[in-house]
Amino acid sequence: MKSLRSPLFPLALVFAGMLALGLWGCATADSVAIPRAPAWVQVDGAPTVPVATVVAECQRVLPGVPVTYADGTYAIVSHAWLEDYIRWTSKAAFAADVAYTAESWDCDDFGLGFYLIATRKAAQAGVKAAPLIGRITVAQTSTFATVRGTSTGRHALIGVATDRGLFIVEPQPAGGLRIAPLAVYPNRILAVTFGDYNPR
Ligand SMILES: [Ca+2]
Repeated sequence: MKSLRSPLFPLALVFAGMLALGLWGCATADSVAIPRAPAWVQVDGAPTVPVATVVAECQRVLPGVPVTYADGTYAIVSHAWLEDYIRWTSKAAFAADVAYTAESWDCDDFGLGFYLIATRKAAQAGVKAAPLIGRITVAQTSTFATVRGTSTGRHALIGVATDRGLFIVEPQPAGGLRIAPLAVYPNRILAVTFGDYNPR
C-alpha cells in the first residue's frame, strides 16, 4: 500500500466524483445499474453525543492520537446497518468500475467515499448529527483485510462507533473480512478525523 503523501481531496471533488459514478443509486451514463445503498438504520433511542465526549473517548481509547472534527454532535451507528453498508460498497464499486489505482484512487480515496456516502445516508434519513464514522491513518505493519503490512507503510481506514462497540473497517472492497473490533485490530492508529476542520 502506498504511503499517504499527498493532501486529501477536497470534499467537493469527491462528491462530484461519486455523483458522476452513480454511487447514490443512479445509473451511470452507459446505463450500468448501481444498487442503492442501504437505508440508514437508527439505533434504538437515537443516541447522540457531543464532540467533547467523542474527543475524550478517543483520547481514552487511543491516548496521544490526534483527533480532528468538523461537527458538534455525533450519532452512534447501527452495527447491523454497517455490515449491510460494507457489503453494498463491494457491490457498488464493482458495478461502477471503481478499483484501486495508485495515488489517484487508493486507500485515502476509498476512505473518503465510504465516509461521505454513509454520511449522506444518515442525512437522507433526517439524522441531525454526524455519524460516528472516522477516517483513520495507521502504520500498516500487519496485514488486515488482505491489505499487506509493511515495515514503513501508511494506510487509511475507517473507525466506527456502533451500538456493539468500536470497529475498524477496511473501506476498499478487498477480499476477506473487512471489519474487526478495535480491541483486536493489529496496527497502530496514528490519527483520527471526523472531518478535516479543527476549530481549536
Ligand atoms: Ca489518493
